[in-house]
Amino acid sequence: MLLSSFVSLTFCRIRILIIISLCLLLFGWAALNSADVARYALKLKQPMDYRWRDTSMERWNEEERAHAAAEETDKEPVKLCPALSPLLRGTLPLKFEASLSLKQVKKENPQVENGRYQPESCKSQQKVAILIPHRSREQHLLYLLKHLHPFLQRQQLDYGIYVIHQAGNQKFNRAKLLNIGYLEALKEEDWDCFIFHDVDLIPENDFNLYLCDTEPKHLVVGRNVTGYRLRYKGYFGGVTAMTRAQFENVNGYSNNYWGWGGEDDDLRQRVVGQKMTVVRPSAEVARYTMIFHTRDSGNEVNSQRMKLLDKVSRVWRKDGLNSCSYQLLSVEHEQLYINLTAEIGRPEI
Ligand SMILES: [Mn+2]
Repeated sequence: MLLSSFVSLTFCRIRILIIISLCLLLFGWAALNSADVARYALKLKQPMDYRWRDTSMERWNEEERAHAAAEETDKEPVKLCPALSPLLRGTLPLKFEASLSLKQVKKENPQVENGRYQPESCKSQQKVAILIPHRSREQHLLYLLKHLHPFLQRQQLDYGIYVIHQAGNQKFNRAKLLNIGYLEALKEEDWDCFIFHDVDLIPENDFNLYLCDTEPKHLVVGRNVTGYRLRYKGYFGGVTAMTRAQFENVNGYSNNYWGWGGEDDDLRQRVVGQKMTVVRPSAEVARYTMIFHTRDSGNEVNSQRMKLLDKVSRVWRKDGLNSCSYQLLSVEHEQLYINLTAEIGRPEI
């Protein structure tokens, strides 16, 4: 009896031991398993982390490249502007407000600096210098600047505006001032095209492109004051466009036209004499508004002009760019234009 109770007690203890061991085993297995799961999760997480860092690096590289490209574009736009700017709007109403001030025009053109502008988005077809002979026409100049700057910007031109001021009270010499403007402008930039521009003519239609052509170009077909008809066959005054080669080819303008008239006909004779042809844009676009004015004192009609025109073919080689003598008094880089002032002498009589 005693033995049987001892045996059953021992069995009971063994059972309890087995149960406890099984429990321990179970716990151990569970613990091991959970560690595996954790390790596996970590394994998964690491490559994911790595992948994320990798793409972000790529993105960063891309951004860096785009930024560098943008900087490159800022320095030197590589894309050439289209032949016809998408910003052109045709005929726009011109305003001549009596209250207009230089301050206002400056404010309207914050992107113009030192008389210069170039488009941001593309490289202009040509570098264009606008040359405006001037004396005592401040109000006309103001209206011209107001309209010309936005007009040229809509044409996506890389341009500079030069105002050439004749010092003193001698008779006005438009042509000599234009020669001076040409010579001085080339000292600061390698201009492709020159626009010889009267101060009192405002272009009405921005499809009248201030670009040079394969032949010398006359841009004023019609003016409001003449019913928008060409003044006379062969008229080559007001606003003309010539490349550097074309202008050099004719030795520029004559320096000998003092007072009003003749110098533009002289230039046309030089052009024709060099077997070049004058081209013009269509009459619908080559339209100008002339600011009305009476004859300036110091710019009386040149009574010598017919005599001078008779000898163009004999004298053009030695009267022009190669004989233009003057004293440059100042060069001022204003916001809206470059102001050249020159002492140009007096008529030889
Ligand atoms: Mn005039």
